[in-house]
Amino acid sequence: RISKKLEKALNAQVTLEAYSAQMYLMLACWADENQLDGVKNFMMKHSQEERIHMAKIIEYIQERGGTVSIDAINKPGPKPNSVIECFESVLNQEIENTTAIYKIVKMSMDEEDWATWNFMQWLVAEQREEEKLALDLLDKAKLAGGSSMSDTAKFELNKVIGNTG
Ligand code: OFO
Repeated sequence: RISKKLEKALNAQVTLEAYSAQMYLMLACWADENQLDGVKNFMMKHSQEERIHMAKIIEYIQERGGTVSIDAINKPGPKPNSVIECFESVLNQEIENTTAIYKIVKMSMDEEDWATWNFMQWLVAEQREEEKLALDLLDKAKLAGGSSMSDTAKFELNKVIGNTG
């Protein structure tokens, strides 16, 4: 059975994943308003992934005899002013997620709860991928010219990002 301390931290992580999902939805809508279809698709897909993270953590808490608490989530925003700002907020969000995840890993190690430690390794690996992807897309956005993007650059960026998972 998980400790009350880990239960609390994992529940907070559920809320953080839900918040991330909302943030990606907000960015998807912003991309749609700015004719960035590839970016929109990427954000919609990613929002879905955050919900998968959330669901997996919920299931894990239940499996270990803990109680899940579904809490309120903050409104994401403000909307970005450019594609660069958009991908900067993606990267910052992922870094925040990683930091929270590492804290739980440390907690589970201190408690010698190896089942939780082991479960968290999947999220550690996910975060490594997601941060790498966010950095990569931020670089691409910078190369494409950021806020002063031409239509051709927008088209190219959409194509590249639209093919990224
Ligand atoms: Fe994008 O990350 Fe969940 O954790």
